[in-house]
Amino acid sequence: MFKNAIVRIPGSNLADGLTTVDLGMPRHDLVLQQHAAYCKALRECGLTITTLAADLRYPDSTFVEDTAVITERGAVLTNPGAPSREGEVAAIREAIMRFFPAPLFPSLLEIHAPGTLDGGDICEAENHFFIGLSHRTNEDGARQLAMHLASMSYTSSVVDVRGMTSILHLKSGIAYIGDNTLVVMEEMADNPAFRTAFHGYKLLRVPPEETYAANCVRVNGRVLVPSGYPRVHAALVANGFTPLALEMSEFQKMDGGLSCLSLRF
Ligand code: CIR
Repeated sequence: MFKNAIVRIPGSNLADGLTTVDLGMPRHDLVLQQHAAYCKALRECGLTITTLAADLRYPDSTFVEDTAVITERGAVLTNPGAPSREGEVAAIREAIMRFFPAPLFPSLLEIHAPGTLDGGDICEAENHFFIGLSHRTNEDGARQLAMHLASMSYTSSVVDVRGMTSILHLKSGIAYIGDNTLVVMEEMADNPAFRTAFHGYKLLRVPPEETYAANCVRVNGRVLVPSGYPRVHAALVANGFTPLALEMSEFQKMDGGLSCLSLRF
């Protein structure tokens, strides 16, 4: 069960952030509306939210997920792979560490250069973590995280998505939604390279035209899913999950998915 979430209000300069898609500029009024609806949904799922003020130094800083990997047993601060996002960790450190005081938790765990790692590449599936190697997360970052996770008695395995040009992070293409179930974009589910990694899980396959919805998030009894993806929505319902659809159009323009807008723990 999650109890808490940390979010950051999107800055008025979100459009200056990084993106690889050509969907137009986000509209700030809609950005704020969609962010507010997202926070409301998290509250409906029973979470208490810590809301951080917009930080105009970092246009991408509303995508807080990339700054940390948070588990029940401790938090690991990351070293984001995009140079423009490096300072985001220092900006959020205090807000995260308040929840992980010593001596209850291991002293501050961090990913250090030359390791880089974005939280969007880390998919937690109960006591196992999939660590995505991407254009943001490098081998050294993955190795450091695996070591930190092992120190907290978690297992991990590396999933190399560097060849998949259609996704930014591992979690742009998969989500673990509980009950031994992974939501997986078809391109990954069909790729023999990933077969061993996902062996033993029930796979809900996401058709190519709905790939964006592979980034969904289980929050207690619900699965948050972007609105406008009927096949994923129907597959969730058919498999006994309870989706909660959220409008995400403005964040999608900046390569952002549902998971990246919060740290949940
Ligand atoms: C970036 O390119 O870093 C941001 N514009 C989007 C980050 C999305 N983060 C995530 O999926 N975890």
